[in-house]
This record gives sequence, C-alpha cells and structure tokens, in this order.
Amino acid sequence: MSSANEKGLTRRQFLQFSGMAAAATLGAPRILHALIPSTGNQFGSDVRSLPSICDMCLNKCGLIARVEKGVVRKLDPHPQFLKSRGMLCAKGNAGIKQLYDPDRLKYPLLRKGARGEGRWQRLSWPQALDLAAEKFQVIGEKYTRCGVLFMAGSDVQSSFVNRFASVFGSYNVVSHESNCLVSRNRAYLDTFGEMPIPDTLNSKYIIMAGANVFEALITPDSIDMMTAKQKGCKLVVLDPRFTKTAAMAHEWHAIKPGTDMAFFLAVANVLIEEKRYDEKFVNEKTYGLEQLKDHARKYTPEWAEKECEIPAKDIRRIARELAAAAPAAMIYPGRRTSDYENSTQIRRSMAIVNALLGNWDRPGGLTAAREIKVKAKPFDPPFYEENPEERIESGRSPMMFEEEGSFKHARDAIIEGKPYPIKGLFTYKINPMATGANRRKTIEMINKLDFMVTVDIAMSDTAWMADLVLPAPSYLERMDPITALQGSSACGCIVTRDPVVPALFESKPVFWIVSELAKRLGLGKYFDFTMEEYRQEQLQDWPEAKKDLKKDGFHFKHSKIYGVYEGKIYKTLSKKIELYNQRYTEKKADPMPVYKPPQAVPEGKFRLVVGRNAYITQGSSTNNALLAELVPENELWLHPKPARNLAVASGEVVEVASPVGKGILKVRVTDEIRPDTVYMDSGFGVLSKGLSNVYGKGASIVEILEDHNDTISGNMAMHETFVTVRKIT
Ligand SMILES: Nc1nc2c(c(=O)[nH]1)N[C@H]1C(S)=C(S)[C@@H](COP(=O)(O)OP(=O)(O)OC[C@H]3O[C@@H](n4cnc5c(=O)[nH]c(N)nc54)[C@H](O)[C@@H]3O)O[C@H]1N2
Ligand SMILES: Nc1nc2c(c(=O)[nH]1)N[C@H]1C(S)=C(S)[C@@H](COP(=O)(O)OP(=O)(O)OC[C@H]3O[C@@H](n4cnc5c(=O)[nH]c(N)nc54)[C@H](O)[C@@H]3O)O[C@H]1N2
Ligand code: SF4
Ligand SMILES: [Mo]
Repeated sequence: MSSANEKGLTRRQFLQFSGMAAAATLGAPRILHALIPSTGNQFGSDVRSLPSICDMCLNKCGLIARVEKGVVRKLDPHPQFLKSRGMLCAKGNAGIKQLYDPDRLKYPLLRKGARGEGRWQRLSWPQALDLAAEKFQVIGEKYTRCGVLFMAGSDVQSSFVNRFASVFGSYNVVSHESNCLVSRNRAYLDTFGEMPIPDTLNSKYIIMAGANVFEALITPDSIDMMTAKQKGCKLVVLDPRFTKTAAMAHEWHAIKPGTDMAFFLAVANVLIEEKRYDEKFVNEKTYGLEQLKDHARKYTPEWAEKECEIPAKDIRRIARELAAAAPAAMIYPGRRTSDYENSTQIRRSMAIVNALLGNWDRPGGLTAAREIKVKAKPFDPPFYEENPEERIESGRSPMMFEEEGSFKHARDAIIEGKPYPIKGLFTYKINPMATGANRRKTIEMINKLDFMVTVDIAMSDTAWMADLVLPAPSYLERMDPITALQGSSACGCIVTRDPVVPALFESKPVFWIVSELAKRLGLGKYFDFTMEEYRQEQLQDWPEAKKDLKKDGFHFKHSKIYGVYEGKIYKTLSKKIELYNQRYTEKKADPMPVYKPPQAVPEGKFRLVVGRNAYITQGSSTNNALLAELVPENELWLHPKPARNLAVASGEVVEVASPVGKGILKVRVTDEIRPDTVYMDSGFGVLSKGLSNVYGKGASIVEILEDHNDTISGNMAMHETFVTVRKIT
C-alpha cells in the first residue's frame, strides 16, 4: 500500500481541492450576512435576529437565527463565537430542517401492537405521565429502584435526567460516552492526570491518527488546523481510509488497522535511542523514564514496519521531524481510536509520545483544561436501603467511569439478568439502536424490559422500539440551563439558549417531563423551580456574564493558556506525568503499553471500520431533508483489488455479513481504502418507518458490527468485526 504523498500529483491536487471544497463549507462563514442589522435587511423589517447555540452535534457552535413572523428562515454563524471561529457547518445550516421536519414527533404515543410494529395510540400528556410514573413505581417496588436504567445523550438538559435518576434512586445511568471516547479519556487521565486540550492553532507538527477533523468536526480544532496549516504546520495522517483530512495532509499513511501502538512505540524508541526527547522536561515532570527506556528498546521502526505497514524510514523520519518541531508538536489526542479491545493502551502510547516531546502547557502542544464551572442546584437525594450495592455492569471492566457507565456491559447484564434484573428504561436524546454495535443485542435487551420510555424529537429507531414515546422540542425551541463548554483552545465559555420560536406541536422539554414525573412520584421537592429560577441561581457566580448571555447566548472567560501548570502537581499517583502507571499493575493491566498484534484479517474477509462524513451526526441526522440531499444512502467502500476478485463494480449491490448480522447496500469501488478494510457511513438501514426520508435507504452498520469492548475502560470497540462481501445479482 503506497502513501498518498507517493501518488501522482494531479490526483492529489484534485483530492486536495475536493477536500478544500468540503472544508470551505466549514471554513468560510457568512460573517457579513450575520452582521446585517436585524431591521431593514433583505428579509424585510419584521425579521429578528436571535442568538442560539447549534445542537446538530456536540460542538455547540454559536448561531444567529433569522426569524420572520415567528418562522425561522435561516441560520447563520455567530461571528463573535470564538469556539467555532465564526463558523456554522453544513449540518448547522441544516438545523432548520430539524426544526421543520414533517417527521417530528407531535404528541405522546403509546405502543399498541408488538414492539417495532409501528402501531401507536395518541395519549394526552397527563395520561402519558401518569402511566410512566406508575410503571416506574411498580418496577421500583418489584426490582428495586436500580431496576430502571437511565440513558441520556450529549445535551445540556441531560443533567436533569441524571438528577431525576438520582432522586428516583437508580444509579444505573449510562451516557453516550462509552460508545464514544472513554478509552481515550482513560489513557490521557492516567498519563497526564487530566484530559488535555490541543493547541492546534499554534502547532508546527501534528500527527493525526484515528481522527478525521476535516469531516468529524471538532470546534475550534477543525478550523484551527486549517489556519495552522496555512501558517506552515505539517500534518501527518494515519488512517486506513483516505479521508478529507488525509486529502488535506502533507502525508497520509494507510496504516494497518489496530496497529497504531506499534507506530507510536517505535516513535518513542527513536526519541529515546537518539536522545531526541525533551530531557529537562522528562526528568522534571515525568515518572518512569528508566522503565520506558527498557520497554521501548525492542520496538524499533524496523520491527514496527512489519506490524503497521509504514516504512521504517518514514517512522524514523517522522519521529525526528516531530522532535525538531517540539514542543510545538503533538500527537493529536483525537476522540476515538476507541475502537479496539486495547484502545486505552493504544491511546496511552500516543500520550506517552506527547509527554516525551515535552509539549505540555506550552504553545502548539497540549494544554491544561480551562477551569470553568457553572453550579448545578444542589440536592440531597433520598437513600433507598433496598437498592443493590453496585451498578449493574460493575466489575465487567476494571477501570470504567462511574458517571458514564458502559453501554456494552450494561446491555449484556440486562440480557443476562445478572447480577439483578433491570426492567425499566428511560432514554433521552440518545439512539442506542443506531449507535450501539450489534443491534440485535439492543433489541434483545429491550425485549427483556417491562417498560421503556423514549424522549426524542423524531421517531428514531430507539423510539420505534419504546412503549411510550414523548415528543421533545428542538434546540431552537428550548429554554436551557447555563452550561460550561470545556475542552477548547479558544478558552472556556458558558452558553445558554432561549427559544427563538415557540415549541411546535405538543413537544415538551425533558426538564418539564422529569419534573412532572417527580411530582407524581412524591419527589416534587427536588424539582421545585422553573428553568428561569435555575438559571438565576447558576448566574450567582457569573454576574459579569448576564449581559452577554442575554445578547449572544454565550460569554467567554478569557484565561491564561500556557504555563498554568507551573508549580502545580499532576493529578496522578506519582504526582507526575506517568510514562509508567503503577495503578495499572494493581488492576492487572500493563503499566506501559505492550504491543499485541490485532487479530489477522481472515482470508476472504475484511475489517469493517466506522467513521464519519461532514454531513452526518453519528447515527441520527440522515433523515434531515437537506443533509439527505448530500448523502442519500450509504455505500460500501471497497478497494479495486478485492472488487475485481468479487467481480463487483461501483453502483452494484453487495451483501455484507458478519457473525451477528448483515446488510445489503451499493458498492463504491475506490482506492481511498486499504484492500483489507471496508467502510460504510452510519445512520442508514433504519427500522423506523417514522423516518420517511431515510427509511429503505442503505444498510445499518450497527446491525453488522460485533460488540467487543476495550478491556480496560469498557468502551465499545467497534473495529473488531470481520465481514464477508458478496455480490447480489
Ligand atoms: N460531521 C461530524 N462531525 C462530528 C461527529 C459526527 O458524527 N459528524 N461526531 C462528533 C463526535 S461525538 C466525535 S466522538 C468526533 C469523532 O471524531 P474522530 O475521532 O475524528 O472520529 P472518526 O470520524 O470516527 O475518525 C476515526 C478515523 O479513524 C480511522 N481508523 C479506523 N481504524 C483505525 C486505526 O486502527 N488506526 C488509525 N490511525 N485510524 C483508524 C477511520 O477510518 C476514521 O477515519 O466527531 C465529532 N464531530
Ligand atoms: N454506527 C455508529 N455508532 C456510533 C458512532 C458512529 O459514528 N456510528 N459514533 C459513536 C460516538 S463517537 C458517539 S458520541 C455516540 C453517540 O450516540 P447517540 O447519542 O446515540 O447519538 P445520536 O445518533 O446523535 O443520537 C441522538 C438522538 O437524539 C435525538 N435528538 C436530537 N436532537 C434532540 C433534541 O433536541 N431533543 C431530544 N429529546 N432528542 C433529540 C435524535 O433524533 C437521536 O435519536 O455514538 C457512537 N456510536
Ligand atoms: S460543528 Fe456543525 S453541527 Fe456541530 S455544533 Fe458546530 S455548526 Fe452545529
Ligand atoms: Mo463521540
């Protein structure tokens, strides 16, 4: 497999251009447009410009909604919102179709026929709430209150679901994070004592492995990466696919999936053997250099080449270039190489190289998280004596995060009924039917339940399986609490939302839903406040922010970026950056990453990998009418060589099958992927007929993916599935 930089210039230039076109949607905000005053513009004088915060993905970019006679006509980027550098991406623009989607849920629905049959009865809100409260009460009495599992996705109101779970008495709360990035968080926390923020903007050399920032947008990193490149930063991408990020990179290496650790251990080897690491920094601030020296000795670039299929001379050169650019150089922490059974250790190898570069707390490297906190209204939850000792999935992986849980493990535990039964499920703004690998198991789990409630804006596949479906307003119709946005090199900020238009249909925010449930369950005193009162209390520590929040929906807290760790200790056992982690030994994990090759791809099969494009959010925006125009269905990326063997051409149809499921979709024959790997977009092959734009299109990746997990953190490992591909005639 050759690297992109060895390919013909014309093709590369072409792809760079197509990458640039995609990036232009994110890089060229229509600032001038957004700055037009709210009266007397081309929309007419009764057009108002109202600020809000985009919610089409987790990034939360600032926007301005143009509202004409109570109707949102257009969404523009907020030019002063630093975190997104005044950008609103394609998905952000398409938010208008999320609001005005004819498929929106309109009123509470109760399942009539069998699960997944799609027969519903309309209920009034009082009927729906009475029913849900009664069902949860009964489950609580019969199976203890931990017999109800709560799942809330990435949302500013999810904290109210957690609060409700806590006062109801269940500590079985699972977020989306164990399907996302907990293994990365684990690795960085256990190395640096915290999750660092990359100073992408000022970096001179970035290796991006298992991340795709020009399609999987992270603000401000995606935009800053573009600016950094213009300022001369070198970008090296390791990805089995030629992504848009790879197209924009100086170098792309089609790394063999699952072998990044070999690459990074070899980089560590070169840095140590050639004494190119930051000696002063490493001696002063890290723990375990001597052990690492011994450990890394055997991991030479020549050894690594055989594992990761990147030439030894390139590994050596890249290590030297990195060292020369350090400390303004980094292995981009990314979000999810969380895809293998040893993902925490893969990420540890990257974190360790970062530490060797001494790129901590200095321009162009990794920086400390900005301290930014907003109070939540304090409460003292009741104690329920009869509850079990532990969370349902406790002990299934040694170092799970208590606050996030593990979807994979919790689902297994519910199916097994062990160590105790869970019979109720409440989901809010999360779609595990489309985002949890092995969909059949999710269905199996749901079939074990007595009662399931889903709060969503659309009839997602998860809602489709529920007993009771409750309609929520979109972000443009909500009043939200104040939330701190961490994790951005544009400094910390707090954001909030006021409705730009009134809530449509009978939709109700989850804050109201859980407050009403609490009242019915005798827990009303824990929700005896309005959203306005809640915000007032949150703002007690933020008097200076009031004006900004009202005007823009955000307030930035400018703070020191570099040198904040001077004189501070690291939040690790050794109080230093841990190249060697003693705690891991106690947990029977390797204290330093030990390379174990991934399972070889069996003859005649392919490894299926997950990824993103700029027009889809995880598993759930594919029904959006504007985005569906851009990606109407998914296709299987297949390299020309195996395509020839299978006698299949682009546009023809194949069956992709794994031991757990299969799907039928069109093929895209392309050399933008390794011959041993296949890829397809997420969010297609839906079961719900309530998603009328996407129903019947493409195949579901979670139907095909097996559910492995990162052994240490319990993160779903989504790249451990081998599939067969067969032409359908
Ligand atoms: N447009 C868009 N933007 C998003 C999101 C979205 O859904 N859509 N979601 C947001 C969220 S929640 C997240 S977590 C982030 C995710 O952002 P990223 O972490 O950038 O995630 P992915 O797009 O999944 O990129 C992972 C890449 O790893 C590659 N890969 C697979 N196996 C290997 C391997 O073994 N080694 C290496 N080096 N590469 C491998 C895949 O081909 C893929 O391109 O994006 C955020 N931004
Ligand atoms: N197949 C596949 N699986 C994945 C990923 C992938 O790329 N592909 N990515 C992984 C990652 S990184 C992550 S972070 C997780 C994310 O996992 P999920 O959190 O399950 O992600 P989404 O697909 O965004 O699901 C969001 C749900 O909320 C609903 N929704 C949207 N807006 C609102 C609202 O305002 N109110 C309410 N009540 N509901 C709303 C949507 O209709 C949808 O049902 O998925 C992980 N799993
Ligand atoms: S990256 Fe795009 S979809 Fe995500 S919040 Fe920003 S504008 Fe919205
Ligand atoms: Mo994620």
